[in-house]
Amino acid sequence: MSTAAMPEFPAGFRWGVSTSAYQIEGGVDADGRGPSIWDTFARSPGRIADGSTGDVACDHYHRHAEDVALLAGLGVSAYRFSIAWPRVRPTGDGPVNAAGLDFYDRLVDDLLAHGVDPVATLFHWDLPQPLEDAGGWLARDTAHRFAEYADATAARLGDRVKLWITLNEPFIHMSLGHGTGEHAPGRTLLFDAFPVAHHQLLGHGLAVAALRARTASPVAIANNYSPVRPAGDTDADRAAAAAYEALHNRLFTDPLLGRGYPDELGFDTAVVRAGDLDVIAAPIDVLGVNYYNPTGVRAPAEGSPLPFEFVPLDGYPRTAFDWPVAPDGLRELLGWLRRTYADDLPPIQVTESGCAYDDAPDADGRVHDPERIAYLDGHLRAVRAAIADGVDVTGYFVWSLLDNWEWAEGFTKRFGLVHVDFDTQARTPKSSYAWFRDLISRP
Ligand code: PNW
Repeated sequence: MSTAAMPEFPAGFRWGVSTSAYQIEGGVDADGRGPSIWDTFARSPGRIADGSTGDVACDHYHRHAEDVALLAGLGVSAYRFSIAWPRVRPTGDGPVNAAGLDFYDRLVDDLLAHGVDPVATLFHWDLPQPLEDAGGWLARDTAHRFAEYADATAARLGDRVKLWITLNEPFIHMSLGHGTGEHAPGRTLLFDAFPVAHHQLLGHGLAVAALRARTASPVAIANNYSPVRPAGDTDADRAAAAAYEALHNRLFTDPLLGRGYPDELGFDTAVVRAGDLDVIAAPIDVLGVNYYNPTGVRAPAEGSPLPFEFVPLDGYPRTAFDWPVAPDGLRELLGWLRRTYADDLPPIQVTESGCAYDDAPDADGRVHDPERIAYLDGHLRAVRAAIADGVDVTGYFVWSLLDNWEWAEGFTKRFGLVHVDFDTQARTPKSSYAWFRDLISRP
């Protein structure tokens, strides 16, 4: 970690932390919530590392007041949370559940009362199970159901939400959820998962139109990105890296920014109808960038079903997830976005950045996480350097406020600035919480 003082950030820079509904809320049967694909998946044997579910998670549904107090104590200017679609419209296409919206209504008011801007994500992977039963994101209708849900939510929360985010990481939902089956709904379609990309993007575009009719607040999408590095200095490895870059970094961004789908991946695009690309390219105000690590790629072995193969990147420290700690990758990525999309690129907010470590209380009950402080320090310097390079970055959100339910990893990966004891639900701010608070409160 650098001992030099962290450089200043531009005035008005947005400092935040992020969470998502199924990872923290619990209360899965409360007030009329219906089942989502993650309830179904987590309850299926063998899917989750520790056999856990999000039935209780951080019990945020019942402890939101304590969690808003933690946000206020941290001094963030914004909090990014997600709204559970199965609370708002439990059957996917039936009546709106007013009691589900009440929860977010109170949360938003409480945030505003504490001076924290609510930033709401509409889809962080928890599709209502009845919509999955009707085909899920493989079905075009799901895009329309999403826009209706966006409309109903914005009708209630309107301009009190200061930034609307349509989708979280549609690439991960496509690839892990429908390509490899590591995430809900557990389909293993590999490249035949393309309709999931297109229908999510169509849903995004239709939702942007619905939101514009209901709110003057800015609208965004949160994509995950990873700078791609060829393993060797060979044409084959460079071609593999280019293919993975097209898949991971461009598949969802090229059409959003008006360039259509990258064609070198050879997807069957029969589901794309006339006019869809115009809907998808509706202007957005902010591009949300989720960044965790770069990816090393080499040419695939003979007969591989994919045009690339992953290789570990040497020379970096590693998190408890075994992900490399590579702040240089964030500066590289932000520069790549600027070069690739030039004047079509909207202002960027880093909507997720963070790391998992095996944090535990010491004998005094305090939780020390110097690795997380070093991680955040490095990544914030990288953002500051990218701004100096000319990239318009207007905010940074740490993933996550709380240790939470990390999808297929269950409770085994702790990303929080606040430690959670999942037996007692006790919250203990880690040393990184104090570090981040002191950094962002500088005069
Ligand atoms: C993101 N990968 O997920 C999500 O938006 C969060 O909900 C999650 O908790 C966080 O990152 C940490 O994992 C990802 O395999 C899941 O590359 C998997 C990957 C990337 C991001």
